[in-house]
Amino acid sequence: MKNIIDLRSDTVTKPSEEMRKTMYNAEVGDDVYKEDPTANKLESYAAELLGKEAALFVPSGVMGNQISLNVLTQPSDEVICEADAHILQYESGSPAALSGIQLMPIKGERGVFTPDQVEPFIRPTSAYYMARSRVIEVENTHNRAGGTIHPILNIKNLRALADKHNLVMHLDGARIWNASVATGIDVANYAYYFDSVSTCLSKGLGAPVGSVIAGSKEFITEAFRVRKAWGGGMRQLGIIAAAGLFALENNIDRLKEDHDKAKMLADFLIPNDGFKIDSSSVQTNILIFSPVNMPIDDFLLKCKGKGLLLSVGKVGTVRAVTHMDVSFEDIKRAIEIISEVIDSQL
Ligand code: TLP
Repeated sequence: MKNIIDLRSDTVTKPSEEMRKTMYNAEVGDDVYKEDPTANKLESYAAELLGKEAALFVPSGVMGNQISLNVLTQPSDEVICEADAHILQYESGSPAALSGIQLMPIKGERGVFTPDQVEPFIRPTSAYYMARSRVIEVENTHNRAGGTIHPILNIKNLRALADKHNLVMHLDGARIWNASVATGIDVANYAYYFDSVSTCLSKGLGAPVGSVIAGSKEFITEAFRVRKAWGGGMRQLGIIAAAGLFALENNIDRLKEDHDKAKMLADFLIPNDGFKIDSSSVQTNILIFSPVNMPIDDFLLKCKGKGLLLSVGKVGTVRAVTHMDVSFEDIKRAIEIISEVIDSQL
């Protein structure tokens, strides 16, 4: 059988043998009664890593973001986010549907907006006929911008702005682990500036399912209630929580390898006239690029025919995401496939 190289997302990773054994042996209880020892252990370990009082396992990154936003807001509130934010582009309109809130998108650069760009969009409290600004949301790393890192100094300045206007801050840290490994800045240092943080276990960290949200005890108590209300109460959760715990204990440092693989692919794409790619967006494990002389759909189909799976990034772009289930050899082969596809066009 042909070896398929799957660079569509880091979500495609499958649990390793060791991870599966840990899942098999997990001690379990009923998590709706908060009696699952493995889930409890995962939550306290995640809270410790993120430097927050408490944490909660949730089934997905979307649920993590949406529960967080629900807890932080009231209907008619507004959440300021970057124009390409996942909560705006890929979460099915859930802020409106689930929480009755609206999003105020602000165009940033490589996923980063500055306090100067944000401040004019904060609504005056006297304007009772406007939505009420309530949250500033930051995505780090930023998916649609190409896995770009939000500089911590800018986050600190956004926090000062939020405090000035009595707003709260949410971090979509689905890939905060990648930002931390790339910069050497502790995840807790990033999380420090936020009232709520959502992080994913099932992307580069390789767990089959799950995310963790973290914040104050009060925030998590309320999040626990909302998770149940939305049908997310899980019973013997330890079976999957064990995978998440294994991921946090074993798979963070190895993300560097994924960044090196992305860099290897970028080193081929950047000097190649056949592609457009913003070299300064190459920072972690996501590459966004476009073939110059070939429609995206043709390019994706031809690559697929040769055993390389890629996905669509933001309109008109291709996305490649590196992860633990592709080797450096696979990246070499991916480069050959991409060259063959582009050369076939000449
Ligand atoms: N992103 C997925 C797709 O939805 C695009 C991917 O393949 O990258 N925040 C960010 C920044 C994300 O990239 C994602 C997933 C989520 C939240 C949602 O996580 P899940 O898929 O677990 O709900």
